[in-house]
Amino acid sequence: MNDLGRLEDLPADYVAALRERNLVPLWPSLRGVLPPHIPTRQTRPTHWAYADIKPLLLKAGELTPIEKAERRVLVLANPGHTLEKMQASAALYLGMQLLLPGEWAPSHRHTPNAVRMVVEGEGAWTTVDGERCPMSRGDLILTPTGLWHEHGHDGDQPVVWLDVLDLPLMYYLEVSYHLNGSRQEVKPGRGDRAYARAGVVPTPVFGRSGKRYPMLRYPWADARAALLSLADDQPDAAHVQVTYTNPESGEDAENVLGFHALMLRPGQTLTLPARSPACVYHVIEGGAQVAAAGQCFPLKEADTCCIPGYESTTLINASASAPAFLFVADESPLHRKLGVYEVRPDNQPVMP
Ligand code: GTQ
Repeated sequence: MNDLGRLEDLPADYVAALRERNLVPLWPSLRGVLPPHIPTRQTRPTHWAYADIKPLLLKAGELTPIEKAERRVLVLANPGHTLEKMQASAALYLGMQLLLPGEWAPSHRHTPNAVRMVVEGEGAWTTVDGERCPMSRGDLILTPTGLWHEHGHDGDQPVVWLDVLDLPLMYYLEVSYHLNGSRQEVKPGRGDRAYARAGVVPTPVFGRSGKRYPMLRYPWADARAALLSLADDQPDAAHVQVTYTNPESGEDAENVLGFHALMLRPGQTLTLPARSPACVYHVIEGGAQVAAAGQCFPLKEADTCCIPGYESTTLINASASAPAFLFVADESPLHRKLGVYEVRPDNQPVMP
């Protein structure tokens, strides 16, 4: 079944005649584009240690003024895709962004969807669609497709956050572009206040937003409390995870990438089945080993790793006495919309 004809089996003048007319025979490449049982993945399991990133990011702060960078970011690039492509996986882009006290990253908007996961520092803010979102460690802030956003910093220490975008997908689709704007006027009202508790949303008569993205900031204190409460309520549950959703529709917070927070109980080892989406783990609190595809990464606080799709993954809490908290980003909304989302409990194909 694998002995299909090769390109070398064809007469050279025939292949040349095809090429001149922009034609290609399928059969020599058929198994390449449709491999048996499991897709070919360029994405390699990759670990980026914050201890490596931070000094180089601070150095970028000395080398390049914000006016020359617009966004001062070191991209977490997966070598499997080549570093030049600046992608963590097929659809995921990761970057560590630095903003120094008093700096301002000017307002723009673009077709790719973004989120920020705040890694360290206090006093920065991101204004999204006129809503000024304070940035504290562990907070998740959405900047969905098309919404104006700008970053500022009134604190006195450097602020660092992790950017997660669907830029590689948008670029591949040839739909990636941006528009520059001027400083936004901050409007009254904030989604993280209006939608402060799950299941209790503003009554429409008093002005449900009608916005596609009613909530732009998800404070870490709330996500953390939700995880602890869930773990308490379901003491036998192994997979203690919450998903960041749109509080009005209950759907994923953004269109393409999925965002979650996961808690490992003290001493816990959690094995997740192979699933089609590539997945990013970032430690908010504590430490964890992430083992997949023959690799094992010891993640410390603020470390990040990427695991390709279709790989079972084991997460081990580094502490026997304290929980560990991880931020998880994946391609699951995209895979579900495309109809290719797959879970493989026994590592066997379960084609949807
Ligand atoms: O902060 O708006 O890492 O536009 C890449 C592109 C961050 C941003 C990135 C961006 C931004």
